[in-house]
Amino acid sequence: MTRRSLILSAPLAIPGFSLASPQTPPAPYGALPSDSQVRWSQLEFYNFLHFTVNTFTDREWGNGDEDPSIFNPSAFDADAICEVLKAAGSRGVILTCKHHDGFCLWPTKTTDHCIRFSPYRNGKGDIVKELSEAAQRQGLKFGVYLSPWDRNQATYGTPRYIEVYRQQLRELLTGYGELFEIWHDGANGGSGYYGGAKETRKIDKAHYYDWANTWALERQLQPTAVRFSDVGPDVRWVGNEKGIASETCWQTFTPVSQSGGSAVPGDVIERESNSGTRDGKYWMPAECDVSIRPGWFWHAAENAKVKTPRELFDLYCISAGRGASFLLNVPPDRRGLINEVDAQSLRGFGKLMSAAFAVNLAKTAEVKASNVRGKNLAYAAHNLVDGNRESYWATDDGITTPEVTLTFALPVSFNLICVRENIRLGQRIDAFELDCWDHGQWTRFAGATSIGSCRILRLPERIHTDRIRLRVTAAAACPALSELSVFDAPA
Ligand code: FUL
Repeated sequence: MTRRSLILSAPLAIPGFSLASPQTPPAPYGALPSDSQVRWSQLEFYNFLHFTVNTFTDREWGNGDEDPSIFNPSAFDADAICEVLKAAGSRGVILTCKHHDGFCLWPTKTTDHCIRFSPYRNGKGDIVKELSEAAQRQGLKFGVYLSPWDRNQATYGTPRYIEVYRQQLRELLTGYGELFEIWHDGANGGSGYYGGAKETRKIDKAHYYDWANTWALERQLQPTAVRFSDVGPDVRWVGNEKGIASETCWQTFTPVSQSGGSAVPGDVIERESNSGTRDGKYWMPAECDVSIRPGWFWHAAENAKVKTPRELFDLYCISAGRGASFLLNVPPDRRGLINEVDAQSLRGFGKLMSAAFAVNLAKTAEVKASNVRGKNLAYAAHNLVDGNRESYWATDDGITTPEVTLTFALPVSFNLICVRENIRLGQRIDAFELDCWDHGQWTRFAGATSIGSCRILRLPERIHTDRIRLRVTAAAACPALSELSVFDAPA
């Protein structure tokens, strides 16, 4: 280390505070996230791509009897797709490698109902490879969706199919680099082609898939990927396909089936998935999957029904802004490109996001807390405005309702507040209130319950003030807050 960097890194001396005091960090509270879950929480916005034979048959659920030759995108361009997603601010992409129709977008050895029998690149194509490589080039994480329900497979419903499903997973999990998420759909509709049997097959959701062993296999093959399903084990479904997390949305969850027993994919109480469980048994944050169009697949008839940038921004605030993630589906069209209408909306959304979060006004404020753990600079209130999610403000044990004040040299105008807990120490805060200094007194302007990795509060009107106060009004353990940011988003 040079002398110059030594000087620069020397701690500031603040009267009454010490750097040296041997203050231990707060003891973690409740269920805790794994490192992969912490990394996943920082993604907040990423995309789904629903693309398969349905794109060409104009259906939402293919029966499994499609001729593979119908899958023939005329201008598939994985880089162009990723560029559009990137411009929207996306951090990852999950591809439907196989939807319920059973058609595989990669040259699997497990079935002929796949891209090997499609004219696309003369049967030598591999959409999973092209997309995973383009994602990597553009700094997007890559994930896979592999439908458990397979309406093409003759063996569906027998133990043999579980071997096929696991073999397909092995191919996907070993052939396409590091994955960030593996997606398990809970849908199991019944009827299908099933190798020509053309019948309805019902499976026992609780036992047929033997999920415990499939998830163990996935952990072994992709140790850092999060596994999504109605019941996690790492990320849970939010209980609706509208992109909306509950106003109170805990990142911990104890899944229960509709009959009160152990929950499995396809059998959960959706209302509870939406809010999570305070003090739940597992760290299992919610993911909000929603399509930019009415359907999951591209249909020409829906080109005029694409959500606007404003609608996408609203959804972001009530998904990612409630401690869940925003998984926005954008289906490629028959060319294999993001349709111009969707692309335009995504670009508009990206611009809105950049404008809204461009300047964190809190960075210019003087920050003072009613209590700082051990009066130790390591836990100082200034950590709230340093833009670093790892540093945090914490209080002494037993101090569960502290407050912190931001004082500005000149009054600021704002309409959006973002708060984050240090989730490595668990979900500790139950409720908080926000006040502003108004005509010589504190006036409450907002408040909320669960925080977790992110809570966004949007205000109906801009507030103009030189002081903002956050009061923790209920917490299960001394708070550990990592960020308090203040923004003036475009109206
Ligand atoms: C559902 C499926 O049935 C839809 O087709 C879509 O894939 C959606 C994300 O999940 O359960």
